Amino acid sequence: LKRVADDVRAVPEEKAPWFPRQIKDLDRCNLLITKFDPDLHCDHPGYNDSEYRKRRAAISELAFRYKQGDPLPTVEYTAEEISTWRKVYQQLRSVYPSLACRQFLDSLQQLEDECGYGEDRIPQLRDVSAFLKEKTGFQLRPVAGLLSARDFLASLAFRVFQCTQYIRHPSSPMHSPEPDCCHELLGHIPMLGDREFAQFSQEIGLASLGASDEEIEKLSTLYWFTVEFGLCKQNSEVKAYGAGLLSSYGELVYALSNKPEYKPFNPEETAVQPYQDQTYQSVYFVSESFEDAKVKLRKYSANIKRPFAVRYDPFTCSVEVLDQP
Ligand code: HBI
Ligand code: FE
Repeated sequence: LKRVADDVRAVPEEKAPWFPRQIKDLDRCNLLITKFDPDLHCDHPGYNDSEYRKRRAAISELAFRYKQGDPLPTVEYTAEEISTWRKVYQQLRSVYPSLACRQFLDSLQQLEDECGYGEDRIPQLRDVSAFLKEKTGFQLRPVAGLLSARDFLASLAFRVFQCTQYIRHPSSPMHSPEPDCCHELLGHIPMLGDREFAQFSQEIGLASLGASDEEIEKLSTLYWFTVEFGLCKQNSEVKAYGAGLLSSYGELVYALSNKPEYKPFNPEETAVQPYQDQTYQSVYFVSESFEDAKVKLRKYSANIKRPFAVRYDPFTCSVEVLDQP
């Protein structure tokens, strides 16, 4: 006897690329991109520093061994690492009040009051993850470096943020060619503590599940110009909410000077804008508000061609796949 449930499950998503259905499937979303790896690239600031490379390998090992549900590993940071953190923290903190958006400032204040943020210590992922879980349901998992866009975006669908735990090389405290804990903890974490922004991030993630490579490229560009380098209007002024800006003093000041070009955020146009990962952006996209950005993104996502729809079930932390009507 053929069961009805089998027919329901025989949906055409089998033709789509594999994607995680349950939060524990994120253990398989671990494809690293070696573009900026200090072991492989002679222009990485840590390339000639064997101590640094050994340290990086040890911290990477913690991420490689991690399985969903494990306690987040803690890292005992050295005095030199904390000194790098202090330089970054002091310089950025001084300009946030005038350049960062309100949501970022509110959240950073809470992190300072409740989560041990400050210039004297590098916050532990375990504490930060517990903080986010309470604020927006986001949680962290450790990652060894830059992930493929597909795997990185897929984790956002489950409100999981893949977070690096090492710090940049001490010879260049103001710049890092790859994400590091300064970028994650200062750039991303405060925004992920905002409910509306958390929702926006998850929706980009859900739109990416099972999408074609071309669609992933476009979503990744959208992510770039919003979550990483986005600006928004606030009381008739333009402020930063992108993590790439909020973790880079130089580009933050540049983006809010009168030099770069601004365009209104519009997903169709933003998704195909060429971007820079070696120098400052030549154009930034300005959202009217997060609400507005979310509504526009939803419209954009609804037009992505997929033979099925997805719905996130927060009770089971899983994604339901529905036949597209
Ligand atoms: N990987 N670890 C990590 N951190 C990021 O911020 C990140 C990533 N991979 C891709 C990515 N960001 C984006 O630029 C988009 O391609 C999704
Ligand atoms: Fe980032």
